[in-house]
Amino acid sequence: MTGPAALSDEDAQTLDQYWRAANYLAACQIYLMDNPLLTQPLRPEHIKPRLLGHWGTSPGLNFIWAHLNRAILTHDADMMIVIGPGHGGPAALANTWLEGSYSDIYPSVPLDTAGMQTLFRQFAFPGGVPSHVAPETPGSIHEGGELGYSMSHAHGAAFDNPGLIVACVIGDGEAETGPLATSWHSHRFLDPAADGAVLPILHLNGWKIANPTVLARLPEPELDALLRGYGYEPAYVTSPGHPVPHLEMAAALDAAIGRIRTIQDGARQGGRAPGQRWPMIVLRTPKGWTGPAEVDGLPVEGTWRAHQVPLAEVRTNPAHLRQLEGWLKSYRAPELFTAGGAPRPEILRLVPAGPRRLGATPHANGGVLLRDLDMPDFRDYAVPVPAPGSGPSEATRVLGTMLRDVLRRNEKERNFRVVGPDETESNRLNALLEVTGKTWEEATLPVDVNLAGDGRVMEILSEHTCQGWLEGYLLTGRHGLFNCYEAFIHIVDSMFNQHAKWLETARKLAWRRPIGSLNILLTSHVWRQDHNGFTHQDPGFIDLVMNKKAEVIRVYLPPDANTLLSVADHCLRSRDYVNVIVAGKQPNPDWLDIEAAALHCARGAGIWDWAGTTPELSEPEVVLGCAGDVPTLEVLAAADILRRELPDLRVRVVNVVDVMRLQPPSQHPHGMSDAEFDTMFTPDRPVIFAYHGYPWLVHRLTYRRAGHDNFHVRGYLEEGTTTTPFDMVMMNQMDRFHLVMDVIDRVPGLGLRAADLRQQMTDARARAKAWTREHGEDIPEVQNWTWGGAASHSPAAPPAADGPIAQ
Ligand SMILES: Cc1ncc(C[n+]2csc(CCOP(=O)(O)OP(=O)(O)O)c2C)c(N)n1
Repeated sequence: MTGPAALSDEDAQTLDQYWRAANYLAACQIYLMDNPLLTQPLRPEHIKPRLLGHWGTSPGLNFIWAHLNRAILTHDADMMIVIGPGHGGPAALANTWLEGSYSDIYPSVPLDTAGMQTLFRQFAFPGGVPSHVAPETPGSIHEGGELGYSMSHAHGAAFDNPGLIVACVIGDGEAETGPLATSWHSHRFLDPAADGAVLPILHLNGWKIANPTVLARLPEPELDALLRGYGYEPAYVTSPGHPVPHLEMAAALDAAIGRIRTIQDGARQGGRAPGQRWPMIVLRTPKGWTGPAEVDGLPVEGTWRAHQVPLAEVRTNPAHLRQLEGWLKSYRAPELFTAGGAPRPEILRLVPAGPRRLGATPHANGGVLLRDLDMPDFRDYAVPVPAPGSGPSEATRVLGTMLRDVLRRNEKERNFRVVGPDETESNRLNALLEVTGKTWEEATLPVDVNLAGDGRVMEILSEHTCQGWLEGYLLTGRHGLFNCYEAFIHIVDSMFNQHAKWLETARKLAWRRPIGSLNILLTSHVWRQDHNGFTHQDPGFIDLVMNKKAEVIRVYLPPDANTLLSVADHCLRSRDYVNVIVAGKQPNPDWLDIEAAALHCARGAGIWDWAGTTPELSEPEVVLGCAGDVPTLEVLAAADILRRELPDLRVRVVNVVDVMRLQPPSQHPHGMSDAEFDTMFTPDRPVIFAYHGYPWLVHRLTYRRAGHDNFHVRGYLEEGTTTTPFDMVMMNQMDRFHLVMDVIDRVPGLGLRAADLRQQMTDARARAKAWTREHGEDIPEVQNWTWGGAASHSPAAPPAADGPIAQ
């Protein structure tokens, strides 16, 4: 119990009526396809043949929604709601229909009897709407089907929205997930001066699908200590059943909003004080509140049995049908709805109007608020490339200078953030810190550097939280970039899946405006984990990404610094995609000057004629393909060997930046036509393709192409350890020497002619391996190799002492 009495009897009655109406609508969605106002005795044909949906959480959500409405009016507050237990779709639909935001978007579901019938019938019905809070649901940025992300999404929405309070309902089951557990820390990155606020409402209804929840069974002092340890000031609202705790909930909300404003006012008047305790509400309700107390002699209300459909046999079991009728009638619909099916005006007395309605807030349709980033000209950050192979440059460090100026130019708009799990500097995006700090609201020590209360680089060692923050930020109409080690992006595989699904669905809804793309920069990648090793070597995220619909995913493998600039510029301007960019941070040769880079990126894939040895108008005998910075380096080094040792061999080099170009246009909008593909890769010549990730992906993307059987792909073979860069590529047979052997083995008739060279390549691999074992670094001929420089292997050198390397 909290705060002073805040509610008149009349308001309490209105809230109760509204809540009853929402509960009625939620329950009916699960069961009814006809007879929406129960004007006729309930018969089996009024009942849906398949009973789907989740009742258990819905009455609690309805209670929260009713009270948020009142709080919005009382405090003239700009609020949005994030519903962690997104399976409570019936509640979100009931409330948005009641407040009219649903019919505003879907006029075919008006506020009358016909509209009510459609609302019920369409729920979880073929051709209708999903059972969960979904992109189709007005007012939502959070699907909630996969539990765990409510708090990170809510905070993402609150960042840089100083006037917004995000009410975040957390399921007590959801609270057991890893992502939710870590996201309690999010408020420690929330700047009370420049950000909005999140009001967590822990919905302690006691049960999951089939088990009690951990938090609901903690002794209250332990729960309290836990939440206080997380930095919150919890207020407890408990419903033993009746009377319904309207007074307590209203008082808790009033106190919480008051407390939020006190913290914010203090910070905004210059008094930022670390360690502020933000308010939260712990709402203890019976699961399936107001539903059947018992079914077939077993307790249901207040137990896990209320989770989904409390009465499952209503079509076939007359006793269940009568019980359902009694249950639905207990809400006394005629008191709540007119004979024409509209909600009675008196029950809507405490519902806000226009965009203040939770279902109508523009924040939940972020595209309407989205403003383009003010982008600098990426050409201004170019590294000079007087000739291919100059440099080297650290691609991500170069990108950092551009991102710095993106931050700078959008400082006033405050609509761009960079998130990452403690790696922004390790990933060499240091230039960002010239213009901003890393967000930090807790105490600081003299030894700390680059921390700032209003920092725009956000680092927490939780990939889940990084991803959730950025998703929430994007979904509410802003822009950003997630930088991450390549291997550990897998931690958010499932979150990526869910966000891509959201985008896939949202794109089909005309009223949902496009949002900023989710830009994921993967660096510290598989080939250059020099000081980490096997655990840090995994390029498989790309394979996962490729499973999603072509219209929402893009994968880019820029081979050098200037191509990375061009790709990043494109991604930051794009909408409604997940852009995955894989780029190295280690010194790497620069191949293209900025104009050539821009052209190459616009093509997505192209022939590098300067690297090949195919005179104009003659056909190549072999194509060397490459995608990714390290594969490109090895392919060019292989091409260099071939041009010296087999000067008559006609070699073509093709580089692929945009992996989707490999697919046919029927599979992806970026796909090359068969004609273009055949001219680039030939329909019948061997293609030795060095690819950044697992080789099979290139096969998957090209298997419909005429020349696919001639594709021979080298990539990551799941071999790795802490070793030198060249030893890494050798372990995976993607090194220059092996590529030359591949060429010799696959160009018809070349084997006999080039037997000597093949043997030299085997020897070179053995020698290079032995050198690393002896000297702890790569052999100088590899370390010092430059494009067009001195001979890249020494045929006369003796073979390695420790014998040949397995081919
Ligand atoms: C990550 C994840 N794991 C498992 C599930 C399956 N699931 C759906 S609802 C649910 C129980 C949720 O309990 P709680 O969060 O307390 O919600 P409520 O009781 O309010 O329905 C589970 C385990 C899921 N949706 N997401």
